[in-house]
Amino acid sequence: MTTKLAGRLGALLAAAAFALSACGPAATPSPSAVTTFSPGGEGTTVDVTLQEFAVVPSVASATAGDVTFNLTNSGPDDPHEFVIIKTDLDAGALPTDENGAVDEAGEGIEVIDEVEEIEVGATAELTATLEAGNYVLICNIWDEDEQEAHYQKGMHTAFTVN
Ligand SMILES: [Cu+2]
Repeated sequence: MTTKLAGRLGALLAAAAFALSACGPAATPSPSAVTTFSPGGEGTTVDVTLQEFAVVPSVASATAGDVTFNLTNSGPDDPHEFVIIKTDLDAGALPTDENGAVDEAGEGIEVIDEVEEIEVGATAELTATLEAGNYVLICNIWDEDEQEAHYQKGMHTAFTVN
């Protein structure tokens, strides 16, 4: 009796596992599935290097859903941050304040999420649920000593979610 029950449970579990795998992205192919990396429905992972002065993602687009950004600050000297902005504006044309830093409450942009002050050599991880659309990834540090906004120095890049 015990063995029979175990056998039944096993069959049920196998059926459940099959049902789960059938629900993955493979069941609903999209044109973007060919060009973007999306393992088993767990979302897309994007490596991003932050440096003076650029934001460099490993890919320029991701599939809508959970997108995990693995951030590394390569410096060489400055702490950086990482801000995900949803906008249809050009990466270099976001609204700015009097210092040249992006006005995160400005018109035409929506800050989705961010990681502040990543030290040189440090890493950070940020997972955001992104819907399809146009995004800009920036570092919005205003360096008071140097009197420079990292955004103005070039720390911005366009990113597309399909
Ligand atoms: Cu920066």
